[in-house]
Amino acid sequence: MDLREYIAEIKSVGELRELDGADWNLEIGTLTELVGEKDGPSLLFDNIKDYPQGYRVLAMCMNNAKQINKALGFPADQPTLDLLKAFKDKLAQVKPLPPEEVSSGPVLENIQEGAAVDLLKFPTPWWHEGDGGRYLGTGCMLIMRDPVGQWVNVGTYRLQLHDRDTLGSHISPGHHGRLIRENYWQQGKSCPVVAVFGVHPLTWLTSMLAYPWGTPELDIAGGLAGSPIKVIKGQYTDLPIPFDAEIAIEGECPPPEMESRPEGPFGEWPGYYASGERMNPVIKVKRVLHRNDPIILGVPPLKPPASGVASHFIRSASVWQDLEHMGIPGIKGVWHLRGGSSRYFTVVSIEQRYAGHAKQVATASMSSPEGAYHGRFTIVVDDDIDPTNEGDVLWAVATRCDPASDIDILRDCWSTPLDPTISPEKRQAGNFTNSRAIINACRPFHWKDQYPRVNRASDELRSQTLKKWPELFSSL
Ligand SMILES: Cc1cc2nc3c(=O)[nH]c(=O)nc-3n(C[C@H](O)[C@H](O)[C@H](O)COP(=O)(O)O)c2cc1C
Ligand SMILES: [Mn+2]
Repeated sequence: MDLREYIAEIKSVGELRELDGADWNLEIGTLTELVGEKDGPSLLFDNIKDYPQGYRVLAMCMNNAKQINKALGFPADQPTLDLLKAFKDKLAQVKPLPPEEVSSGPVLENIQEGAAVDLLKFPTPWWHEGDGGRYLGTGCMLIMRDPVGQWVNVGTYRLQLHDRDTLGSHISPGHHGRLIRENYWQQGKSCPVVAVFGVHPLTWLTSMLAYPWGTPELDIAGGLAGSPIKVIKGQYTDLPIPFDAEIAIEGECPPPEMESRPEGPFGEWPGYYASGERMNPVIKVKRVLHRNDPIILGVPPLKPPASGVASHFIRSASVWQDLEHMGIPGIKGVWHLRGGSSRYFTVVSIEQRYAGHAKQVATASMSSPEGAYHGRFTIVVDDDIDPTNEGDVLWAVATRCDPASDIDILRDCWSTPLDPTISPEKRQAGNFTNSRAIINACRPFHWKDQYPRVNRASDELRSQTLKKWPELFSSL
């Protein structure tokens, strides 16, 4: 299961467009934005300006329900809620399988070492007009081994192309790659790192999801795939490298006082260039491995409601399985309203069983592995509300939430320099925290049975009436 197989799969259901001759300098990025806004197909760029044929970019993956179905091996046309639930079950029931070490693989088809290392060989896009440079790492994975616990983390953290053997990185506070890096730096050592650009989306998925500290994501990826991820051992880093990756680098991340460079600005997922240009750590690249005719997987952030990967969908399934793992009863669904991308509006629908249930669900969701980082509004609704129906969610907020009594504020929560609401003063002080609101839009538990009756025909009356007037609805 490699990226090429996924490309063939989405092509077979009309979810791929192949484009020749686009410019890496803003044209690929702008086409990605224009198609991404329409939840459109993935774009495979070849014959990119200034680069040889075969050196390609796949922009976007799992960008809509059809593509997610293909990535997961489900039927392509499963409806939204069915897919969400099936996806949640797949995540919840996964049995981790450690990677299997092999001695060779397509990623070894081309090797650059020492003075031959040249990342400029790849057609790295300049994605957004306000970016401070070209970003090779968007749909990437960084692989690092924690020097304390000796487990291997995988995370998606953006990588700027500084020069032929230097990448710039931004990892938000609290993310595992950052904590691991700091564990090396505290010992006065550089942090060995592998970065991978282009694997099957199911493997990549585990890199963008938040698993608890100490969880080796490659084991989860193997579990999701149903067989171990095949890896070769990196000669320079000793780290696992997926044997069928399109491009991989081995390198090290020196302590920031040894080397840092201006990184950013970058068009970020909240829809702004909020973190600006800052001094950030670099990766010194020692080895580059790549397949013949390599494909960079590019997933540039797009202003919500677009995304480049249907992250609102993916994180909804992930928060849902987190709540299920906590054993909280009555969870009927989880969704992220798209205006807030995958984090700012978390909606949980519940069957209220006891007083305080709604508040428990809200605080659990906002503290769960997937829900803890950089949220803003957590909305709890009753189970007559389909959380994926944004109109119904807003109706519930409008008619079941009394602001004076049903909104709670938490302060000083886990946020990031990407948060556009953080003031210049707070940025200056390095205070990357935000506040959160819990919006209880459930009927009040202790008088829910007396809550005014909803003005909507019963399902029975509707279906009777529909049966009698079928022609009317076939044309609506
Ligand atoms: C396309 C994409 C780009 C991302 N870029 C970054 C990034 O630059 N820095 C960052 O800290 N997190 C980034 N993330 C979010 C992390 O990948 C995500 O929070 C993940 O849980 C991190 O792994 P970890 O929990 O092992 O730290 C990105 C996610 C996606 C989907
Ligand atoms: Mn992790």
